[in-house]
Parts: sequence; C-alpha cells; structure tokens
Amino acid sequence: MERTFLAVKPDGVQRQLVGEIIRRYEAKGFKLVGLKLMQPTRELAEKHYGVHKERPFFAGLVEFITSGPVVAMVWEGDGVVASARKIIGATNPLTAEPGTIRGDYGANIGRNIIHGSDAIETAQTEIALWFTPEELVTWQPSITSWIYE
Ligand code: DAT
Ligand code: MG
Repeated sequence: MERTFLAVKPDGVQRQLVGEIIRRYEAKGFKLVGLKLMQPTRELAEKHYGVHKERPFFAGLVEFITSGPVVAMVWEGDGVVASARKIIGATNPLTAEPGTIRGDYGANIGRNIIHGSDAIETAQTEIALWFTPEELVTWQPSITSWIYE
C-alpha cells in the first residue's frame, strides 16, 4: 500500500493546527502508521530539503524548520501521495485554494504550515530519513471495509 510523509511545520504546531490537520487525513480515510513530535536537527533538515540547497530561501527554510517542534507523520492509502498534496494545497498559501490546509490557514510562502512528499519515490526517501522501520506500525483499522470496496 502507498505511503507518504507529512510534517506539520513549527508554525503549524505553534498555531495549534495539529489536531485539525490530523483530523482531515483521518476523515479522508487514510491510515496513520507513524507519528512523532520532534525538533529536527540541522543535519536532518538539510537532507530533507537538499533538493533546494542552491535556492536563495534555503538557509531561511532550514532555520525555520529547525526552530521548534514539528509533527512528523506517515500516512498510508491508495493514491495517498497525490491526494495528501491536494489536501495541502499549493506551495504559496496566498494562491492555494480555499478548502486546502494552506489555503485555509496560511498567508505567507515561508510559513505554509505543512510539508507533504511530492512523489511516491520522494515519499520513500523521506520516510526512511525521518523514521526507523520499528517506528512504523502495521495495523488494520476496523473500518477498512467501509473505506475500500
Ligand atoms: P512544497 O512544500 O509545496 O513541496 P517546495 O518543495 O517547492 O514546496 O519548497 C519547499 C519549501 O520551501 C516550501 O514549502 C516553502 C519554501 N519555499 C519555496 N519557495 C519559496 C520561496 N520562493 N520563498 C520562500 N520560501 C519558499
Ligand atoms: Mg517540495
């Protein structure tokens, strides 16, 4: 089954949006298989955002993501990578559609509340970067047959 990596960023945690964000993915029917509150090290942040290391916003981005606790999560479900990104909305909260997390709660590209993997391969890399295999839980929600035919 497909998995994605999501992280409520320090702004989302400070703004007390953790419950609201988890609620959206639970309500959609996705399965939570990993969850932890942690303050990322600089090393982890630089690896996570390595693809952006030449961009002018990289230093500020790493500074921001390491500035406080984040809620790191792994969610599972059919098509979860693309669907989770749709629920998150566009990178810039000012252009993100209302109804998306960034569209509903954000007002600045550098404070866009949540990270989500952008592809299945990226998700696998990010899950391995943020979680050990033992931290991921195999379980069967009793409602599965009401979510999938
Ligand atoms: P996304 O988080 O939607 O995948 P991204 O991978 O292009 O977006 O960029 C990673 C993060 O970097 C993004 O969530 C916020 C920050 N960022 C991107 N573009 C930026 C910009 N032009 N100015 C400031 N921060 C930016
Ligand atoms: Mg990205």
